Amino acid sequence: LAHRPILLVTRRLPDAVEERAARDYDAKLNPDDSSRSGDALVSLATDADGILCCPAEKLTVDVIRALPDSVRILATFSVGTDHIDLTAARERGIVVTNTPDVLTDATADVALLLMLGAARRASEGERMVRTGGWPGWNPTQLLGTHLGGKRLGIVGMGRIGQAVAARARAFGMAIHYSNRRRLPPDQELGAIYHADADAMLAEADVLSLHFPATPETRHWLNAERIARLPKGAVVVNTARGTAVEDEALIAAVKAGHVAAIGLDVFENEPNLHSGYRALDRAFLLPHLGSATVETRNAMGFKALDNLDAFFAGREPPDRVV
Ligand code: 8YV
Repeated sequence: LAHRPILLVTRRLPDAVEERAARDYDAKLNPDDSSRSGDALVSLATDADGILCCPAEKLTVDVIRALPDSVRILATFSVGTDHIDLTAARERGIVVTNTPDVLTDATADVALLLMLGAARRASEGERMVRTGGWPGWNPTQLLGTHLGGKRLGIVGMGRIGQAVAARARAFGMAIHYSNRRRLPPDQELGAIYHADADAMLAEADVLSLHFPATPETRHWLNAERIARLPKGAVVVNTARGTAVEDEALIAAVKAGHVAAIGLDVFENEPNLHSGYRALDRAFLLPHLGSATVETRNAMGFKALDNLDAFFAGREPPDRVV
């Protein structure tokens, strides 16, 4: 490029990330963190050479086709790329990068937080304390279930799934997993592999979802699969809300077949299915899997590392397309 690359940054990012973007790029920063989608995003991208975007912006086939020719790279501030039409990006010769690894531990921590929160009825307890409705300790109040001694079924044993397994082992859980391929022994670490995810469900006292959102995995956890879980199972999701058929999961909690759920992600965030809010046995978080200062800084730096490599003519380390 004959000029300093022009970088559109769609959302407010941690200060250190914005400072580095402004230092190294002709950066168009978002001053007020307004959500930028569709036509607004396209017009903001005028003259941009690259876009640092977030999953809150849907880069659909229409948006990608409408982007100016100057845009040659989309660096997303996420590991997930389901908000980007990768085929359309490929067709237009636009490079796409993501931010794996740096959010693995933070997200795995939240999966355990959800398991504990759901199994130990943390929301109900917190509500009781905050609303002044705590009648005092009693021996049968808010009894939950142990994680220890339970079988954890992990669907999708990638980086995050494996980090969840490591933590769950420390809680004394037996690890079962399903994945497209079986892991080598040094990664499997004694976890029990199920080539057929459906067959694993009957063994999953706790079920945790860790696969990417694709058309094939949409509503994967449906009524039929929920019915395979043992009665009293706990279900948690830190992946994408689209993995779950909301009506089916809500009905299973109401019926008591699923004892408790912990969700950090929802279909159509932030407009989650209203049925969730009415469930006592639901521990609900606002998509904060990667929300630590350390991780969000690292995600921003990783996105910039990829942009730096691209504009220096090198291969971006986390290239998806
Ligand atoms: C973020 C995520 O909260 O990386 C992902 O795919 O869902 C989370 O890390 C969010 O997407 C940040 O942009």
